Amino acid sequence: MKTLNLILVLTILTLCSFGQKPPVPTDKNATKETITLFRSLFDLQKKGIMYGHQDDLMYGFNWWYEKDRSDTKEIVGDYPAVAGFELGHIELGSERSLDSVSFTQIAEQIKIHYKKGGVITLSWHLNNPFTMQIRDTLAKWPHGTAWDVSSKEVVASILPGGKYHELFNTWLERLATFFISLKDDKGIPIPFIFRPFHEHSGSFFWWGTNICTDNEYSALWRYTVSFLRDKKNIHNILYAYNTDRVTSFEQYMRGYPGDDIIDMLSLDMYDRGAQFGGELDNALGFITREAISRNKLAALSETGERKGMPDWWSSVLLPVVSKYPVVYVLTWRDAFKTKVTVSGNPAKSFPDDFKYFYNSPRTFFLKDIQKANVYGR
Ligand code: BMA
Repeated sequence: MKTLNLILVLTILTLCSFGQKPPVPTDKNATKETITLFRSLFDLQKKGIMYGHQDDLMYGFNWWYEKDRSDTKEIVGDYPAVAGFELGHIELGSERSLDSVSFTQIAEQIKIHYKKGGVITLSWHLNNPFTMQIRDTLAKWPHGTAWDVSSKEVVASILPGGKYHELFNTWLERLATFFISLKDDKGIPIPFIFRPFHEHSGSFFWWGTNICTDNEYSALWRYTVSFLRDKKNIHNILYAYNTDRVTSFEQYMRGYPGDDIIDMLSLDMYDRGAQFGGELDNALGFITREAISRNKLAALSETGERKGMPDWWSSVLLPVVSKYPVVYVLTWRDAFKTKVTVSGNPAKSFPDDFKYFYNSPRTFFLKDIQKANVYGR
Protein backbone atom coordinates (compact mmCIF):
# COMPACT_ATOMS: atom_id res chain seq x y z
CA MET A 1 0.00 0.00 0.00
CA LYS A 2 2.82 2.35 0.99
CA THR A 3 4.64 1.65 -2.25
CA LEU A 4 1.47 2.25 -4.19
CA ASN A 5 0.90 5.60 -2.47
CA LEU A 6 4.47 6.56 -3.21
CA ILE A 7 4.06 5.63 -6.86
CA LEU A 8 0.84 7.63 -7.02
CA VAL A 9 2.46 10.70 -5.45
CA LEU A 10 5.46 10.44 -7.76
CA THR A 11 3.22 10.08 -10.79
CA ILE A 12 1.14 13.09 -9.82
CA LEU A 13 4.27 15.13 -9.12
CA THR A 14 5.82 14.19 -12.43
CA LEU A 15 2.68 15.10 -14.30
CA CYS A 16 2.20 18.36 -12.41
CA SER A 17 5.77 19.33 -13.09
CA PHE A 18 4.98 19.19 -16.81
CA GLY A 19 1.79 21.12 -16.24
CA GLN A 20 -0.26 18.13 -17.39
CA LYS A 21 -3.26 16.52 -15.72
CA PRO A 22 -3.08 12.76 -15.09
CA PRO A 23 -4.64 10.98 -18.06
CA VAL A 24 -8.26 9.89 -17.70
CA PRO A 25 -10.59 7.72 -19.78
CA THR A 26 -12.94 9.55 -22.14
CA ASP A 27 -16.04 8.46 -20.22
CA LYS A 28 -16.57 11.25 -17.68
CA ASN A 29 -18.44 8.80 -15.46
CA ALA A 30 -15.91 5.98 -15.73
CA THR A 31 -15.85 3.81 -12.60
CA LYS A 32 -12.98 4.14 -10.12
CA GLU A 33 -11.52 0.80 -11.22
CA THR A 34 -11.67 1.85 -14.88
CA ILE A 35 -9.87 5.13 -14.19
CA THR A 36 -7.22 3.31 -12.15
CA LEU A 37 -6.77 0.73 -14.89
CA PHE A 38 -6.37 3.44 -17.53
CA ARG A 39 -3.74 5.27 -15.47
CA SER A 40 -1.90 2.09 -14.54
CA LEU A 41 -1.71 1.08 -18.18
CA PHE A 42 -0.55 4.53 -19.15
CA ASP A 43 2.32 4.15 -16.68
CA LEU A 44 3.02 0.56 -17.55
CA GLN A 45 3.46 1.25 -21.26
CA LYS A 46 6.47 3.40 -20.47
CA LYS A 47 8.18 0.43 -18.78
CA GLY A 48 7.40 -2.52 -20.99
CA ILE A 49 4.78 -4.47 -22.85
CA MET A 50 2.12 -6.89 -21.64
CA TYR A 51 1.65 -10.13 -23.51
CA GLY A 52 -1.91 -10.93 -24.55
CA HIS A 53 -3.43 -13.99 -26.15
CA GLN A 54 -6.87 -14.43 -27.69
CA ASP A 55 -9.06 -17.15 -26.17
CA ASP A 56 -6.08 -18.36 -24.14
CA LEU A 57 -8.36 -19.35 -21.26
CA MET A 58 -11.06 -21.01 -23.39
CA TYR A 59 -9.25 -23.59 -25.52
CA GLY A 60 -5.91 -24.37 -27.08
CA PHE A 61 -4.30 -26.23 -29.87
CA ASN A 62 -5.51 -29.65 -28.66
CA TRP A 63 -7.81 -29.03 -25.67
CA TRP A 64 -11.21 -27.44 -25.04
CA TYR A 65 -12.25 -25.57 -21.89
CA GLU A 66 -10.32 -27.31 -19.16
CA LYS A 67 -10.03 -25.77 -15.73
CA ASP A 68 -6.98 -23.46 -15.32
CA ARG A 69 -5.52 -24.60 -18.63
CA SER A 70 -3.69 -22.24 -21.01
CA ASP A 71 -1.32 -22.84 -23.92
CA THR A 72 0.80 -19.93 -22.73
CA LYS A 73 1.06 -21.34 -19.20
CA GLU A 74 2.05 -24.70 -20.61
CA ILE A 75 5.11 -23.17 -22.27
CA VAL A 76 6.29 -20.53 -19.82
CA GLY A 77 4.49 -21.34 -16.56
CA ASP A 78 2.46 -18.14 -16.45
CA TYR A 79 -0.75 -16.81 -17.99
CA PRO A 80 -0.84 -13.90 -20.41
CA ALA A 81 -1.31 -10.51 -18.75
CA VAL A 82 -4.04 -9.69 -21.24
CA ALA A 83 -6.81 -12.17 -21.98
CA GLY A 84 -8.71 -11.65 -25.23
CA PHE A 85 -12.25 -12.93 -25.82
CA GLU A 86 -14.51 -12.84 -28.88
CA LEU A 87 -18.19 -11.85 -28.82
CA GLY A 88 -19.31 -12.60 -32.40
CA HIS A 89 -22.92 -13.95 -32.37
CA ILE A 90 -23.79 -12.40 -29.00
CA GLU A 91 -25.88 -10.03 -31.14
CA LEU A 92 -28.01 -12.98 -32.27
CA GLY A 93 -28.86 -14.02 -28.75
CA SER A 94 -26.88 -17.25 -29.25
CA GLU A 95 -25.49 -19.23 -26.35
CA ARG A 96 -22.22 -19.76 -28.17
CA SER A 97 -19.92 -17.50 -30.17
CA LEU A 98 -19.08 -17.91 -33.83
CA ASP A 99 -16.12 -19.99 -32.63
CA SER A 100 -18.50 -22.25 -30.63
CA VAL A 101 -17.36 -20.83 -27.29
CA SER A 102 -20.02 -20.55 -24.58
CA PHE A 103 -20.75 -16.95 -23.53
CA THR A 104 -21.45 -18.14 -19.99
CA GLN A 105 -17.97 -19.64 -19.85
CA ILE A 106 -16.45 -16.49 -21.36
CA ALA A 107 -18.06 -14.45 -18.56
CA GLU A 108 -16.70 -16.93 -15.98
CA GLN A 109 -13.17 -16.65 -17.33
CA ILE A 110 -13.37 -12.85 -17.48
CA LYS A 111 -14.26 -12.83 -13.78
CA ILE A 112 -11.44 -15.22 -12.92
CA HIS A 113 -8.84 -13.29 -14.90
CA TYR A 114 -9.97 -9.99 -13.37
CA LYS A 115 -9.84 -11.46 -9.87
CA LYS A 116 -6.24 -12.48 -10.53
CA GLY A 117 -5.41 -8.92 -11.58
CA GLY A 118 -5.27 -9.52 -15.34
CA VAL A 119 -6.45 -7.23 -18.14
CA ILE A 120 -9.38 -8.08 -20.42
CA THR A 121 -9.96 -7.16 -24.05
CA LEU A 122 -13.05 -7.97 -26.12
CA SER A 123 -13.46 -8.15 -29.89
CA TRP A 124 -16.69 -8.50 -31.86
CA HIS A 125 -16.98 -10.10 -35.31
CA LEU A 126 -20.68 -9.25 -35.52
CA ASN A 127 -22.77 -10.58 -38.38
CA ASN A 128 -23.76 -8.48 -41.37
CA PRO A 129 -27.17 -7.07 -40.36
CA PHE A 130 -28.05 -6.13 -43.95
CA THR A 131 -27.07 -9.15 -46.05
CA MET A 132 -28.24 -11.52 -43.32
CA GLN A 133 -31.78 -10.51 -44.25
CA ILE A 134 -31.30 -11.81 -47.77
CA ARG A 135 -32.52 -15.38 -47.50
CA ASP A 136 -30.55 -17.49 -49.90
CA THR A 137 -30.53 -21.19 -49.19
CA LEU A 138 -27.67 -21.73 -51.61
CA ALA A 139 -25.51 -18.98 -50.19
CA LYS A 140 -22.10 -20.01 -48.97
CA TRP A 141 -19.76 -18.49 -46.38
CA PRO A 142 -19.25 -15.53 -45.88
CA HIS A 143 -22.90 -14.72 -46.64
CA GLY A 144 -24.38 -12.76 -43.73
CA THR A 145 -21.19 -12.83 -41.64
CA ALA A 146 -18.81 -10.06 -40.57
CA TRP A 147 -16.74 -10.95 -43.65
CA ASP A 148 -19.64 -10.39 -46.08
CA VAL A 149 -18.61 -7.27 -48.01
CA SER A 150 -21.07 -7.74 -50.88
CA SER A 151 -23.03 -4.57 -50.04
CA LYS A 152 -21.92 -1.03 -49.34
CA GLU A 153 -25.27 -0.10 -47.79
CA VAL A 154 -24.78 -1.93 -44.49
CA VAL A 155 -23.50 0.80 -42.18
CA ALA A 156 -26.00 3.40 -43.48
CA SER A 157 -28.82 0.89 -43.01
CA ILE A 158 -28.21 0.51 -39.27
CA LEU A 159 -27.59 4.17 -38.39
CA PRO A 160 -30.57 6.27 -37.17
CA GLY A 161 -33.12 6.52 -39.99
CA GLY A 162 -31.84 3.35 -41.66
CA LYS A 163 -33.95 0.32 -42.54
CA TYR A 164 -32.24 -1.92 -39.99
CA HIS A 165 -31.67 0.62 -37.25
CA GLU A 166 -34.06 -1.10 -34.84
CA LEU A 167 -32.42 -4.43 -35.51
CA PHE A 168 -29.04 -2.91 -34.65
CA ASN A 169 -30.50 -1.52 -31.42
CA THR A 170 -31.61 -5.05 -30.52
CA TRP A 171 -28.08 -6.27 -31.17
CA LEU A 172 -26.61 -3.53 -29.00
CA GLU A 173 -29.12 -4.36 -26.25
CA ARG A 174 -27.88 -7.95 -26.22
CA LEU A 175 -24.27 -6.80 -26.16
CA ALA A 176 -25.08 -4.41 -23.31
CA THR A 177 -26.81 -7.17 -21.31
CA PHE A 178 -23.64 -9.24 -21.52
CA PHE A 179 -21.48 -6.26 -20.53
CA ILE A 180 -23.71 -5.48 -17.55
CA SER A 181 -23.35 -9.08 -16.36
CA LEU A 182 -19.58 -8.69 -16.02
CA LYS A 183 -19.27 -8.01 -12.31
CA ASP A 184 -16.93 -9.22 -9.59
CA ASP A 185 -18.02 -11.03 -6.40
CA LYS A 186 -18.93 -7.71 -4.79
CA GLY A 187 -21.02 -6.62 -7.74
CA ILE A 188 -18.44 -4.13 -9.01
CA PRO A 189 -18.38 -3.83 -12.83
CA ILE A 190 -15.22 -5.34 -14.32
CA PRO A 191 -13.30 -2.88 -16.51
CA PHE A 192 -12.33 -4.04 -19.99
CA ILE A 193 -10.98 -2.82 -23.32
CA PHE A 194 -13.57 -3.02 -26.12
CA ARG A 195 -12.30 -3.07 -29.71
CA PRO A 196 -15.32 -3.19 -32.04
CA PHE A 197 -15.38 -2.52 -35.81
CA HIS A 198 -11.73 -3.48 -35.96
CA GLU A 199 -9.19 -3.37 -38.79
CA HIS A 200 -10.96 -0.45 -40.40
CA SER A 201 -8.19 0.22 -42.94
CA GLY A 202 -8.83 -3.17 -44.52
CA SER A 203 -11.85 -3.98 -46.65
CA PHE A 204 -12.55 -7.48 -45.45
CA PHE A 205 -15.29 -6.64 -42.92
CA TRP A 206 -18.57 -4.84 -43.74
CA TRP A 207 -17.33 -1.79 -41.79
CA GLY A 208 -14.06 -1.69 -43.79
CA THR A 209 -12.61 1.34 -45.48
CA ASN A 210 -13.99 0.73 -48.99
CA ILE A 211 -17.31 -0.69 -47.81
CA CYS A 212 -18.60 2.40 -46.01
CA THR A 213 -17.72 6.10 -46.03
CA ASP A 214 -15.45 7.59 -43.36
CA ASN A 215 -18.41 9.56 -41.99
CA GLU A 216 -20.58 6.45 -41.76
CA TYR A 217 -17.81 4.59 -39.95
CA SER A 218 -17.34 7.38 -37.47
CA ALA A 219 -21.12 7.65 -36.94
CA LEU A 220 -21.32 3.90 -36.30
CA TRP A 221 -18.71 4.19 -33.59
CA ARG A 222 -20.28 7.26 -32.01
CA TYR A 223 -23.74 5.71 -32.00
CA THR A 224 -22.41 2.52 -30.38
CA VAL A 225 -20.48 4.34 -27.64
CA SER A 226 -23.40 6.61 -26.90
CA PHE A 227 -25.77 3.62 -26.70
CA LEU A 228 -23.57 1.72 -24.23
CA ARG A 229 -22.35 4.68 -22.19
CA ASP A 230 -25.32 7.08 -22.15
CA LYS A 231 -28.36 4.89 -22.75
CA LYS A 232 -27.25 1.77 -20.88
CA ASN A 233 -25.08 3.57 -18.31
CA ILE A 234 -22.11 1.28 -18.76
CA HIS A 235 -19.02 2.99 -17.41
CA ASN A 236 -16.40 0.26 -17.20
CA ILE A 237 -15.26 0.31 -20.84
CA LEU A 238 -12.04 1.60 -22.39
CA TYR A 239 -12.65 2.04 -26.13
CA ALA A 240 -9.96 0.97 -28.60
CA TYR A 241 -9.87 2.34 -32.12
CA ASN A 242 -8.19 -0.12 -34.49
CA THR A 243 -6.88 -0.53 -38.02
CA ASP A 244 -5.14 -3.20 -40.02
CA ARG A 245 -1.73 -2.39 -41.57
CA VAL A 246 -1.25 1.27 -42.50
CA THR A 247 1.65 3.23 -43.92
CA SER A 248 0.77 6.75 -42.78
CA PHE A 249 -1.01 8.47 -39.92
CA GLU A 250 -3.48 10.00 -42.39
CA GLN A 251 -4.44 6.50 -43.48
CA TYR A 252 -4.67 5.38 -39.84
CA MET A 253 -7.08 8.21 -39.01
CA ARG A 254 -9.57 7.68 -41.85
CA GLY A 255 -12.99 7.57 -40.19
CA TYR A 256 -11.53 8.14 -36.71
CA PRO A 257 -14.54 8.79 -34.47
CA GLY A 258 -12.88 11.35 -32.17
CA ASP A 259 -10.58 11.84 -29.20
CA ASP A 260 -13.64 12.40 -27.00
CA ILE A 261 -14.70 8.74 -27.21
CA ILE A 262 -11.48 6.81 -27.91
CA ASP A 263 -9.12 5.70 -25.13
CA MET A 264 -6.65 3.61 -27.08
CA LEU A 265 -5.05 3.76 -30.52
CA SER A 266 -4.42 0.20 -31.63
CA LEU A 267 -3.04 -1.57 -34.66
CA ASP A 268 -3.38 -5.10 -36.03
CA MET A 269 -0.51 -6.32 -38.14
CA TYR A 270 0.54 -9.87 -38.95
CA ASP A 271 3.98 -10.79 -40.25
CA ARG A 272 3.53 -11.78 -43.88
CA GLY A 273 7.13 -11.33 -44.98
CA ALA A 274 10.48 -9.62 -44.63
CA GLN A 275 9.06 -6.09 -44.92
CA PHE A 276 7.04 -6.55 -41.69
CA GLY A 277 9.66 -5.28 -39.22
CA GLY A 278 10.12 -1.99 -41.04
CA GLU A 279 6.40 -1.49 -41.61
CA LEU A 280 5.59 -2.19 -37.97
CA ASP A 281 8.37 0.14 -36.84
CA ASN A 282 6.99 2.90 -39.02
CA ALA A 283 3.36 2.42 -37.95
CA LEU A 284 4.10 2.12 -34.22
CA GLY A 285 6.26 5.23 -34.53
CA PHE A 286 3.44 7.51 -35.67
CA ILE A 287 0.71 5.78 -33.67
CA THR A 288 2.53 5.97 -30.32
CA ARG A 289 3.64 9.54 -30.97
CA GLU A 290 0.03 10.61 -31.48
CA ALA A 291 -1.23 8.43 -28.64
CA ILE A 292 1.11 10.11 -26.16
CA SER A 293 0.30 13.61 -27.34
CA ARG A 294 -3.45 12.86 -27.05
CA ASN A 295 -3.16 11.06 -23.67
CA LYS A 296 -4.27 7.74 -25.19
CA LEU A 297 -2.99 4.22 -24.75
CA ALA A 298 -1.40 2.37 -27.67
CA ALA A 299 -1.45 -1.35 -28.47
CA LEU A 300 -0.48 -3.92 -31.07
CA SER A 301 -3.81 -5.61 -30.59
CA GLU A 302 -3.31 -8.49 -33.04
CA THR A 303 -0.17 -9.92 -34.51
CA GLY A 304 1.28 -13.26 -35.54
CA GLU A 305 4.60 -14.73 -36.46
CA ARG A 306 6.08 -15.24 -39.90
CA LYS A 307 5.44 -18.79 -41.00
CA GLY A 308 8.37 -21.06 -40.26
CA MET A 309 10.57 -18.34 -38.75
CA PRO A 310 12.27 -19.89 -35.69
CA ASP A 311 13.30 -16.66 -33.96
CA TRP A 312 10.43 -14.30 -34.72
CA TRP A 313 9.64 -13.38 -31.10
CA SER A 314 13.22 -12.45 -30.25
CA SER A 315 14.49 -11.05 -33.51
CA VAL A 316 11.46 -9.34 -35.07
CA LEU A 317 8.69 -8.61 -32.57
CA LEU A 318 10.60 -7.77 -29.39
CA PRO A 319 13.18 -5.36 -30.89
CA VAL A 320 10.45 -3.32 -32.62
CA VAL A 321 7.85 -3.16 -29.85
CA SER A 322 10.57 -2.43 -27.27
CA LYS A 323 11.23 0.89 -28.96
CA TYR A 324 7.77 2.29 -28.28
CA PRO A 325 5.30 2.89 -25.45
CA VAL A 326 2.95 0.09 -26.46
CA VAL A 327 0.85 -1.27 -23.61
CA TYR A 328 0.25 -4.75 -24.98
CA VAL A 329 0.86 -7.07 -27.87
CA LEU A 330 -1.65 -9.85 -28.50
CA THR A 331 -1.35 -12.96 -30.62
CA TRP A 332 -4.52 -14.51 -31.99
CA ARG A 333 -6.25 -17.71 -31.02
CA ASP A 334 -4.82 -21.21 -31.18
CA ALA A 335 -7.74 -22.68 -33.08
CA PHE A 336 -8.73 -26.01 -31.59
CA LYS A 337 -7.97 -28.88 -33.95
CA THR A 338 -9.38 -32.25 -32.95
CA LYS A 339 -7.37 -34.20 -35.49
CA VAL A 340 -3.99 -32.92 -34.39
CA THR A 341 -2.34 -35.01 -31.71
CA VAL A 342 1.04 -33.34 -31.28
CA SER A 343 1.16 -31.09 -28.30
CA GLY A 344 2.41 -27.60 -28.94
CA ASN A 345 1.16 -24.29 -29.98
CA PRO A 346 1.07 -23.03 -33.55
CA ALA A 347 1.14 -19.41 -32.47
CA LYS A 348 4.25 -20.12 -30.45
CA SER A 349 5.63 -22.92 -32.55
CA PHE A 350 9.18 -22.23 -31.43
CA PRO A 351 8.82 -22.55 -27.65
CA ASP A 352 12.42 -21.64 -26.81
CA ASP A 353 12.13 -18.41 -28.70
CA PHE A 354 8.82 -17.65 -26.97
CA LYS A 355 10.54 -18.33 -23.63
CA TYR A 356 13.18 -15.77 -24.57
CA PHE A 357 10.37 -13.27 -25.16
CA TYR A 358 8.85 -14.25 -21.81
CA ASN A 359 12.17 -13.84 -19.97
CA SER A 360 12.85 -10.39 -21.37
CA PRO A 361 12.60 -7.69 -18.67
CA ARG A 362 10.58 -5.70 -21.22
CA THR A 363 7.66 -8.17 -21.31
CA PHE A 364 4.95 -8.57 -18.68
CA PHE A 365 2.87 -11.68 -18.08
CA LEU A 366 0.18 -12.16 -15.43
CA LYS A 367 2.51 -12.47 -12.43
CA ASP A 368 4.28 -9.25 -13.40
CA ILE A 369 1.12 -7.23 -13.58
CA GLN A 370 -0.23 -8.77 -10.40
CA LYS A 371 2.72 -6.98 -8.79
CA ALA A 372 1.83 -3.78 -10.64
CA ASN A 373 -1.72 -3.99 -9.20
CA VAL A 374 -3.38 -2.30 -12.17
CA TYR A 375 -6.76 -1.92 -10.47
CA GLY A 376 -5.26 -0.37 -7.33
CA ARG A 377 -6.79 -2.98 -5.04
C1 BMA B 1 -10.67 -14.64 -37.07
C2 BMA B 1 -10.42 -16.12 -37.29
C3 BMA B 1 -11.77 -16.79 -37.32
C4 BMA B 1 -12.56 -16.46 -36.04
C5 BMA B 1 -12.57 -14.96 -35.77
C6 BMA B 1 -13.19 -14.60 -34.45
O1 BMA B 1 -9.59 -13.87 -37.27
O2 BMA B 1 -9.63 -16.67 -36.26
O3 BMA B 1 -11.61 -18.16 -37.44
O4 BMA B 1 -13.87 -16.93 -36.15
O5 BMA B 1 -11.25 -14.46 -35.81
O6 BMA B 1 -12.52 -15.18 -33.38
